[in-house]
Amino acid sequence: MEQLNSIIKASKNILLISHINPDGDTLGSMCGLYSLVKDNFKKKCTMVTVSKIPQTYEFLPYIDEAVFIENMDLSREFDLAICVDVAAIDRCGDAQILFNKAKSTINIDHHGTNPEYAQINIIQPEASATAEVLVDISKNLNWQISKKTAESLYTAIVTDTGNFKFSNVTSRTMKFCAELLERGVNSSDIYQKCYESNSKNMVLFQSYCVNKAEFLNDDKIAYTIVYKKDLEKFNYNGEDFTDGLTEKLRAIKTTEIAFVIKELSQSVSKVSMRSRTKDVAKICSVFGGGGHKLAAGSVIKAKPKQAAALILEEIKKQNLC
Ligand SMILES: [Mn+2]
Repeated sequence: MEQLNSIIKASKNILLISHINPDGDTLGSMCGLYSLVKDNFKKKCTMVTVSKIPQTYEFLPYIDEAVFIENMDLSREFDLAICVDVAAIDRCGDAQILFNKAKSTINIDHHGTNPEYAQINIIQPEASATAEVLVDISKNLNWQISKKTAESLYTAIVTDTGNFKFSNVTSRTMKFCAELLERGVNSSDIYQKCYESNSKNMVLFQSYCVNKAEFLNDDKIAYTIVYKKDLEKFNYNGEDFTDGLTEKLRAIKTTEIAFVIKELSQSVSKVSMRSRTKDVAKICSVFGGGGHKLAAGSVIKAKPKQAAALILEEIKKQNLC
C-alpha cells in the first residue's frame, strides 16, 4: 500500500479501469478512487468504461467524467493504470491495450481467482467488495474520504453485498460502512436508487424468465435461459438483469444451485451462477470463467441449450447436487 502512495504521487497521467458489463462495485470503486486521488493528491485521473453504464449507476459522483473506450485514444500512454474489481485482465476489453502500455500498473480487487496480473496487486478475497479494499487502503494511508467518495464506495459495497445480505459481509464491512455513513451518505436514498428504480419492462421481463425456469434434482437446481428474442419481445435492452434474475431463483427455499444462461450471439452464451453453499466458481472456471465461491460466471462457446447441458453435466461431475 505504501508503494501505491508513492506511485500515485510520481504519476502525471493516471488511468482508472473498470470491468466489462459493469456492476456497482467496479463503477463505485472507480468513482471512489477518482475522488480519493482528486482530494488527496490534487490530481485528475482518467476513468475508462468498456461497456454501457447501467442507468442505475448514473447517479454516482463523477461518473459522467468517465470515457467510453470507443472515445478513447488507444495510442495514449499513461504513467499509471489502476484496475478496480477486474478479476482477470481480459475482463476489461480494449482497455487492456492501455493497461499494457502503462509505465506502472496496479490491480485492486477482491476476487479470489485474481491471477495478480499487475506490477502491484492489492487483493483481499475476504473483502465484500473492491470498495471495501479501497476503504482499507484509505485508512492505512490516511487518505481523506469526502462525502462524494463515501457515496461511491458505499454504493459499491451495498450492491456487491446485495444490500448486506450475502455471506461476504463481515464486521469489518459494517464498520467501514458506518464510517462512510458518518461522511453524510444517505443510505436509504442509495438503497432506493440501486434497488427500487427498476423499469416496468425489466420487472415484466424478469417475471417471464422466472416463469419458464426449469427445476431439476428435487428442485435443488433451478435455471432459466434468456434468448435474444425474449429481450426483443419485452422491448428490453437487457442491461443489468441477470444478477437479479439468478438471485430470484436462488431465493427459492429448495434451490442449492441457480443459474441463468443468456444468449450472446449465434453460438456464444453467458452463464451467471449463484449458490447458498456450493462452490460455483469451480464450475465456471472449467469454462474459463470465475468469480466468487457463491457467485460466479463465464462465457461459454455453445448455444444456450448446449451451454445449460454443459453446466448440468459439470454439476454432476463435481458431485455438487
Ligand atoms: Mn466486486
